[in-house]
Amino acid sequence: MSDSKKEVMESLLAAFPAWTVKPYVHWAIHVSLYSAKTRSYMIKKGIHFTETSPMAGVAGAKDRWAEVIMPTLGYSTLPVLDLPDGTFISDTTAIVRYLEEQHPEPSMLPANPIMRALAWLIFNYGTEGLFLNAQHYRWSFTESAEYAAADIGRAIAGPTNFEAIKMMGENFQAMKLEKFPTEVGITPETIPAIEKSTKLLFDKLDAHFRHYPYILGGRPSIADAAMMETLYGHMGRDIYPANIMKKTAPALYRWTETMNRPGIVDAELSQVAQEYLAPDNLPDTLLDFLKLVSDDFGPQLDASAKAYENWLAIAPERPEGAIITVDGSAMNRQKIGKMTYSQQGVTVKRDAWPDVPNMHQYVLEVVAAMNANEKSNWSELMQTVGGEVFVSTRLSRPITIHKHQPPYAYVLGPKSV
Ligand SMILES: N[C@@H](CCC(=O)N[C@@H](CS)C(=O)NCC(=O)O)C(=O)O
Repeated sequence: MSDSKKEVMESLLAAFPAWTVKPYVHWAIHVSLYSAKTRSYMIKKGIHFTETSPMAGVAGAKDRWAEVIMPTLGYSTLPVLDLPDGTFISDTTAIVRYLEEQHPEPSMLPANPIMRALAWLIFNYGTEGLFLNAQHYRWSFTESAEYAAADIGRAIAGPTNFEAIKMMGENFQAMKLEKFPTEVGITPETIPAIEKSTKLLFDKLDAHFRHYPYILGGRPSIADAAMMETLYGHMGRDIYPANIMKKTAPALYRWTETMNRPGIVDAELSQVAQEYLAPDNLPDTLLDFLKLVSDDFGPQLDASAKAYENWLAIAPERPEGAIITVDGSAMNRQKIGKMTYSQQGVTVKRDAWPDVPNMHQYVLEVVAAMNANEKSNWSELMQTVGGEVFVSTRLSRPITIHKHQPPYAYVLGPKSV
């Protein structure tokens, strides 16, 4: 390279330091629910990353998945984030927390503690509170199911092996439909409630996104990213729900596009200041949405926390680091027992997972650091939206995310909180 070219190169690298950094690798497939959360989070945060799938085999990547990641994890899960230092993280919440710590700016969390607690609350709801909606709308309607099955088949079997694509897609769908009634609680009795809560969600978010580009105002946050899981990963892509969204909630559909684009500005709402909303002046559209979160997700948080306490009570002497699951080993879906809760007037019976109480801790952590005035404002806000359960729910023992090194699981924290 000539000296002048070298000089130009050096000045460019100084201006764009991200180019000198080895990118993160997001192991994901486009059809995956959870991958939509971390992908959108990294796009909006401006993290330098590339995406590859376990089966793609790009430049030796397949070997790393099969020979390193899978054997280390001991189970299959997506997404996984490869870090520049050669280690990896396996869980979307752990990935977001890690990246937020490594790259504090631009923050995807509001500085104001009330808005920050709200961000973690919606993060929890977006990550796990919409799971039934996501699965029902993907698999219960023929046109969506066929499309998703083919998409999954292509991701697993490779893009050209048509026989295998069909078989794998069909097997995946059959496996899901068999497990849904008992494991997740999607049954003929609960389906009307799932559909009712989806309609309410579409209406409320559409009303909000007509005025604001993001859920907490003029800046994207971890709350938006988590909601992208269901609202983009499944509902914004699958034929049946995406059509309903486009027809009945176009501003919500627009938000799914915006959340997959870098930068903050949405041309249609560019007059909105690029700031988070102030907690003392929240618009009715956000309060209405929060009321739905309280109605639909409050009971799920309560039931999940109780299932965790029951699991703890079975063997209170378990040591710090014990894997939180009924069957002992690390796995993608750690189960802590069965739970029952009410959604839109219907009883849902399903497996309880530690993910929901784990994420609730981040709300509690923010509230614990608030001053007395902020604490009282937080309680008042939660009362206004019917979310008292988000204030009163506590865990008698902390849950630790251990997803950056073995055992790659949610484990028990120390005995005294
Ligand atoms: N708690 C995990 C859940 C990840 C998850 O369940 N991912 C799905 C794909 S969207 C998966 O890996 N499923 C494979 C399986 O269930 O074996 C996270 O937040 O990353």
